[in-house]
Amino acid sequence: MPDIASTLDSVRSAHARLRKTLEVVRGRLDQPLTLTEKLFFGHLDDPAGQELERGEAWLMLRPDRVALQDATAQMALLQFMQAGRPEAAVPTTVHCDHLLLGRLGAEEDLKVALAENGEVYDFLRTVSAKYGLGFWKPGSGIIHQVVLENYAFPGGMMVGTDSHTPNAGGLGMAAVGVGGADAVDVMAGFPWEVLQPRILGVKLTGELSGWSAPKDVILKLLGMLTVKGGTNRVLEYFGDGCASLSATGKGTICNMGAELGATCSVFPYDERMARYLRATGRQDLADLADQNSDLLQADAKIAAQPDNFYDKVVEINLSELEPHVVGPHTPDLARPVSALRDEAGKEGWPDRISAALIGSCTNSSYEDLCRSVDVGDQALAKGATPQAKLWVSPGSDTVHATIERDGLLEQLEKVGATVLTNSCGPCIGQWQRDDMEKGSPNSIITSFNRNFRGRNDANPETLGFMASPEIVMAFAFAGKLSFDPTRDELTDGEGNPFRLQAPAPAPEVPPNGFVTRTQGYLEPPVGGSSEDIFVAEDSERLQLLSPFVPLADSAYQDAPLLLKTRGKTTTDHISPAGPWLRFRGHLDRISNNMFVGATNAFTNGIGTTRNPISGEGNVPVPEAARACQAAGRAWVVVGDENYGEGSSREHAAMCPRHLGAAAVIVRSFARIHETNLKKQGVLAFTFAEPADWENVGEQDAVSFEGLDSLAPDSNVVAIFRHPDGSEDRCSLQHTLNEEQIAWWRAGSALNTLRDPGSAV
Ligand code: MIC
Ligand code: SF4
Repeated sequence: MPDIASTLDSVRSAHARLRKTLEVVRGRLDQPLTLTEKLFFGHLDDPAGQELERGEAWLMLRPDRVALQDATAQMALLQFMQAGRPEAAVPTTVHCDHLLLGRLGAEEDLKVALAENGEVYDFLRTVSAKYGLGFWKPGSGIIHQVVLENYAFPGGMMVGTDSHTPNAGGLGMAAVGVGGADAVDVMAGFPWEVLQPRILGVKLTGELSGWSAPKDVILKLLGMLTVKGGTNRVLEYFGDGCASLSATGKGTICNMGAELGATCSVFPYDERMARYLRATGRQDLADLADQNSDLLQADAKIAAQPDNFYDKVVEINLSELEPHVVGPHTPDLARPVSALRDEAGKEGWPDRISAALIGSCTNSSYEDLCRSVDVGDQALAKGATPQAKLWVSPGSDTVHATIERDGLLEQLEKVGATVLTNSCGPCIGQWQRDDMEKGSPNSIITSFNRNFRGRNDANPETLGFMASPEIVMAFAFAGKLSFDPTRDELTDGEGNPFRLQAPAPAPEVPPNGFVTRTQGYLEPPVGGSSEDIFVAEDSERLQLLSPFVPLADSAYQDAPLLLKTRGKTTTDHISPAGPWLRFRGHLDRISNNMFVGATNAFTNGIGTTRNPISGEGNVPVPEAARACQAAGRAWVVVGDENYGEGSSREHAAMCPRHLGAAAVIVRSFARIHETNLKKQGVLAFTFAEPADWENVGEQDAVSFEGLDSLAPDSNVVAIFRHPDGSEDRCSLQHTLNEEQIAWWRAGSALNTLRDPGSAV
């Protein structure tokens, strides 16, 4: 069984492998290497033979680690159990963080979660023990914060079944969010495949000051590049400004590269990372990184002529960066906080802020909480009272224990904050708000990374805005969107106006060290465990999987259109979370949420469509899909731009597969979701001419030409037959390589893993 910890020995050999592999690559490419190339090429499975071409080649890589979180681990581990391997081939950890409901506060909520989710936690714990995975119990922290504190290391590569896995870029790791089936490949000892990313260089100059925070770097970038701007790209940060940011600040920036759709984001190794490694008990890894620092940053020539080596370069002067607020409903609707009042007024957004929430994997570090407490303390000292209900979720048990020792927890409670468990909580819709009727329009502000409609409190009328934790704290006291903390005044206890000062620079690591808490961790027993893995026949929460059977050729002829979506179709719309999280381990049950958040392009109805078999309109999409399935018909979905944006949850691909999807045709895909569809054996196509989306009609039947000769870059045509007998022929594009075509032919990638003979 591999060591779960990132020990000095394991990291030393990872660095040695990086060096050796890069020598082979340098022998082939006579050019300076970017940091991204060092990290990706240094993990190549076959450095001598691998085809290399940015944006074109499929890289076969050997990541050092895997991390899974409870909501995605269930499906990932159910698949891993089918792969027939005795134990995980690389160090793997499971983190229980998504299923905890935030309501009353940490202590009470944890008890409820243990009682509610006991069956799932037992499943994850026993599977972990059997297959040699490290298991982090509920309450121990959010996956990405725990990984940063314990496992991330400069020069490493990991995959995680969560889109914000890139958070570990804060420690110089190439960390990529993937679907469970990808993670299963790595755990089963196979290389992991990813499109060789293009590289977007982000030059940081200057230094943050005043109210500006690392969060503002990424919020600004989101405004510049949009939610599609990072697709199949790595964001590589460089320039003097990098060293002015703490490791956790860098983590915030890398974390939210996921909102740009980026494969991951990386920062060069520096003293700030070393400081964080030392503060978290990893002095030896900091020393090692110092010795190998040439591997952990781009070659010197790159910074001198960045335009020659990056596919695109953007620059941000940190000294001029204003604090930003983004939202509602999308993270790329960005503006400086000074411009919010006017925009909110013009748009008619509810001015009153009903809740302010601090936390999530993006912003729940010690430094983040210090800066927000600073703001809260200033306001309290003036006798001001918060005007919005405040909720705080610390990132980990270690952060929680440390803020408790340092008096910050007490300060948060004085501000009236409800301190929730160390978990995702409201960020993933695990938030029981008892103060707001569903359907009531209201505004909330959070330090989170996601603000899709309906995400936090399942109320589609809630407008979610996002900012740095200190700005969120300031807004909690203002209680209204029409407020600029950098200029406007609040009212003190005597009714006099006062202005908040920008928070003082916070210690990036606690001056008295972290109170390290690892009580929530269970190391797997050496040699595996004999404890049974229990999945009850009639369980509501878990269901063993059966292999997907390949569809017959006839399924791709005259397949009814199940749904055409308009606008944002994120994974939160395809497979919502919140209350549905409880069925993440039960494929059939969770399929009842399929597309219930998606907008029907013909009717604008949410989650409804026409039943193609009976012709009845406005039925829930899962019901229509099941009707097709009962009639023996596979179906097709047509989607819009950046389809599948957001989460790594493979339920958004597995549920359609389970209910009979033959193909999904869109204007463009988000990376993880496109891969997830391929893995599960659903054909993923884009319109060669995006305008063809317009030609798809509600009662169309879709036939495909070119599937019998499907090959990389081959032509496929979709024929949309309309009810009046007329047709539209649309040329389709796909990114399937030979191996991925074999997955489709086998019914799923897992089928080829189980029976390697069927892979090419
Ligand atoms: C999210 O932030 O949307 C999640 C919940 O963490 C997801 C994973 C999931 O759906 O379980 C993600 O980001 O990948
Ligand atoms: Fe959890 Fe939210 Fe981070 Fe997703 S984005 S891992 S739900 S804290």
